[in-house]
Amino acid sequence: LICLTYQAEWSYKYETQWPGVCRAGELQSPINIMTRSAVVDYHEAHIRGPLGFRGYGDVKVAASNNGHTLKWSNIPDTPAPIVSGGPLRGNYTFLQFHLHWLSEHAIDGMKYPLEIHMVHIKTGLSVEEALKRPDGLAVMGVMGMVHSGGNSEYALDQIMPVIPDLMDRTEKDIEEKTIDMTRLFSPDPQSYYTYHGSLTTPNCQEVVTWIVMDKPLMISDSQYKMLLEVNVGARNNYRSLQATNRVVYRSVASCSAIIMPS
Ligand code: 1SD
Ligand code: ZN
Repeated sequence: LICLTYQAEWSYKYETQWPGVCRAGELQSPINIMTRSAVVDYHEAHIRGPLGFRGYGDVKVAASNNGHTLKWSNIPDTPAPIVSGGPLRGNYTFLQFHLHWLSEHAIDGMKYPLEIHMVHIKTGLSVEEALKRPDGLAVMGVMGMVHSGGNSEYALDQIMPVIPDLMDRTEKDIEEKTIDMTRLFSPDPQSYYTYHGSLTTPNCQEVVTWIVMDKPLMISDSQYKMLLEVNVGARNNYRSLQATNRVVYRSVASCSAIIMPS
């Protein structure tokens, strides 16, 4: 008798078996962003202006390893940063940031060694509500590029010390800490690509306004090496590229000039 079993939990290895909209959806993420096809929505950009970042300098977070990623979550009942403007209608409150290595998005076919996702929820909604609305979440993606030069001020300095404690999967949050999240921002946070897509993990709900930063962060060789030592499961945690099927926009600030079609 040959017996079938089932998987208790999803895994990247069995991506083709992810449920429902993960397979059937047409607005899935991540995608390869073709920069030459990315257009400015001048009308929209004109209305909401640059991205506005409030409260990112001083964020109380708790780190954890959920077996799929390392994650730093905002501690409930402490002030949470808020992003607005750009492609967003209204405010979005920061929930958590986590890491993917390799990157999930590609830019002009190029994948980066790391992608940081800063997950935000439409202010005032519960997670359950947000997962049912096309505008429920906004995720900022920042690429990380390994840089072997002599720069001593690296973006990941604040989050590296806890990583050895996160090597093995643990459900409990460890080491609450106040960090300056602006250090994790792209060197030019007003230059980005934006499109409507999905969560990159099951159940892949198509509720995300993606804001993928154009300019990468620099991380050091030794920081990247340390990230490669994290336990399997929380590494190689990137979903394969999905069909683009849609227009990708770029921010006004990423253009040196704008040509209006006649
Ligand atoms: O993979 C994360 C997942 O862990 C969870 O944080 C979710 C937000 O509820 O977001 C996805 S992702 O699309 O930001 N990769
Ligand atoms: Zn992610």
